[in-house]
Amino acid sequence: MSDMTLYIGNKNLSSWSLRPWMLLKHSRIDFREVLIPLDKPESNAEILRHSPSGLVPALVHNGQTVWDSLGICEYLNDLYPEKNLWPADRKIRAVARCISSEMHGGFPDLRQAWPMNYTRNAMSHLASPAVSNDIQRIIDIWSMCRKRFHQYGPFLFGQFSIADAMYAPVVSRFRTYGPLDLSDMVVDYCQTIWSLPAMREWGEGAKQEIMMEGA
Ligand SMILES: N[C@@H](CCC(=O)N[C@@H](CS)C(=O)NCC(=O)O)C(=O)O
Repeated sequence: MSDMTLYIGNKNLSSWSLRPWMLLKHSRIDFREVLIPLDKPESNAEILRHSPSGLVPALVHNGQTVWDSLGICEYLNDLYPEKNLWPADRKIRAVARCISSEMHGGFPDLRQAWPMNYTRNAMSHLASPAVSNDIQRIIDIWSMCRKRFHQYGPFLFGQFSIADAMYAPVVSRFRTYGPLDLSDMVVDYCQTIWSLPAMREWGEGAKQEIMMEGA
């Protein structure tokens, strides 16, 4: 039995939960997940029992609580150095950390206007100028990474890293609110992420959640 528990929100909606969850799954790290539905009167009290910020995700490992998606990813990187969760090269790792922080602290317009809705697709939602700016910046980041690292593999830095986990919910949002006019390179990257077994498993969970809500 794993001594690691990840507390998450609804799979259809909780983009922050998806990030460390997919990192754990994709990296084949054994963990137990506990889903706390976010829209219930008791949600806040229940989350606060496990996460001091009152937000999910939160990871509890051997009695240590780690909250905040990026904080959890960094903790996992410390715990499993052999998994190479960040790129090995220091300068490239710095870029990976910068774009991950940019995702973590930025793109408020995109996040607000296009919330993750994992099971929906092709809703053709018009992007405001502010949302378009966020989208363009993300496309620029992905294109810069793919151009520079494509020869090492299909992910942002060639091999899968925390940066891919941080941007995974954006791939879902582009699917939900698109179609967008994207270059082949960006489409390929989105397809790489969307077809990962970890993403498919999350999607199955999200579908089941929706079915249970409708039952
Ligand atoms: N900066 C935090 C943001 C976490 C966050 O906003 N989580 C949302 C769900 S995606 C939450 O817990 N909301 C509480 C609620 O809706 O009751 C992180 O990176 O983990």
